[in-house]
Amino acid sequence: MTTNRTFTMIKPDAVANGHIGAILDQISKAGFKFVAFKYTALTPEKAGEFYAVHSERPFYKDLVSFMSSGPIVAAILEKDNAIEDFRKLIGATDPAKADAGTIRNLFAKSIDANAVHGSDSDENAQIEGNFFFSAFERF
Ligand code: IDP
Repeated sequence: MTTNRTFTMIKPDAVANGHIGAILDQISKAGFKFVAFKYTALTPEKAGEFYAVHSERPFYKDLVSFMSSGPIVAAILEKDNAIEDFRKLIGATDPAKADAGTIRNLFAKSIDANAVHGSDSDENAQIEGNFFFSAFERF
């Protein structure tokens, strides 16, 4: 399944630090189109559900607490080769290892507060987009 879509969140650290505009600008300049967009917040329950795949990992509790600590931006993006190109644009999970100029290199401070999320597969992009947006909110 190839959808040419990915799902992203601007995480609470990047929102709190005033980076929404700069991050959206980088995403647009990289050629991604916004097909769904919202400013929202996750409850601990919703954050736990979103990251359920990591529930056995040692960082899960902290991740859930961080992701429900403040507002986020959620968006579905469209572009050829969206998953791979967006993962390149955001850089490695650990900002210390992210290439220069990537969003995490520029805007993230640590591996847990790492500024942005990007789906890792077409299947997950669809699941994650559906988690945040109902059918009439997706274009
Ligand atoms: P990804 O967001 O780059 O796809 P994943 O391995 O799917 O990375 O992990 C999901 C999120 O969990 C990461 O973005 C990060 O916020 C957090 N995380 C991952 N590994 C660690 C860790 O070793 N310590 C703390 N938080 C982590």
